[in-house]
Amino acid sequence: MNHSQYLQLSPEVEEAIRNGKPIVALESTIISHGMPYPQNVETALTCQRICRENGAVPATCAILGGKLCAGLTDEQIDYLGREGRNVVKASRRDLPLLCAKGMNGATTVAATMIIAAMAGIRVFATGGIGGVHRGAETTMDISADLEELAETPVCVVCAGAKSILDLGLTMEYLETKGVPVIGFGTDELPAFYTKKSGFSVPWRCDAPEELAAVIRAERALGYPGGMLVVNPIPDAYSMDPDVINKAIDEAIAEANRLGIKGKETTPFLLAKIKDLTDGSSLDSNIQLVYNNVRLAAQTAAAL
Ligand code: PSU
Ligand code: MN
Repeated sequence: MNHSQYLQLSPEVEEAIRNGKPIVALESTIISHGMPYPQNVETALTCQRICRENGAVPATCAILGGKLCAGLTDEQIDYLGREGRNVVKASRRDLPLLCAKGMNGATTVAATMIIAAMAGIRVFATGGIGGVHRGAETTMDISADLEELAETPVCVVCAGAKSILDLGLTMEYLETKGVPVIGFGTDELPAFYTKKSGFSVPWRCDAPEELAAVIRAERALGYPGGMLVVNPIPDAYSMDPDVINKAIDEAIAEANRLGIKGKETTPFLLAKIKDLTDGSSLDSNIQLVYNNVRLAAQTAAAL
């Protein structure tokens, strides 16, 4: 397969791939749709710095001018942050259109995994993945991120899933699809803003080297898909469960009242939860992303 017509690597990422250096993919929907400006740009740039400090080259991904880009300039990151929700939130279904039309898009976990896999990048850090939404038994709102984890060979490091999702159904879906889910230093699925969800994870690893060994085994077995590492938010930044759960319930009720649907749902809920917690959910969100980037970089370095 020749992807090169659409794949565009930055010089730094290209050099890293050529010389087998550790690389970590980073997504861009979190910049444009997941956080407000200017914290989104500061966070994205700090992620790149943390990645380098831990021995890996950052490859922030996006679609720019119809090209699937791995490795962005600071100006390109600033552009995505300022444009915010004006940029297309791009998941798997959107890539052929954006490429054909020469458009821009900010990549979700699913779309970033596609670009990473094309470039040969095997580790990816983000905050939270999309999953099975609450009420999915009637709305069928299930993120394409889950299917991507089953199909595309990239290890995604996240902080578990937010209870804007149905965590139990999300875990069932991943089990059905055969996606390895690994708690990092925990036997419990973290709930993004907090360390505990009440749901257990099937496997646990306690060091980046262990994660690297699982990635190598999965490739050696010829599995088509990836894996999900769930890394709990550090104690210092984890939120009071009562406060955050109340905010989440209120945000979901508001979304239902307003009839928010489809791809608008997650960005709406994140912004609403931030307002309802006077910004403290954003502080936690930023810190858990840094924590995930650190682990992903150490894992890529161990690979
Ligand atoms: N969860 C977050 N922050 C985010 C997202 C999810 O805490 O920014 C974004 C990610 O890009 C994820 C996407 O891939 O939302 C999932 O959207 P959907 O449920 O529409 O697939
Ligand atoms: Mn959805």
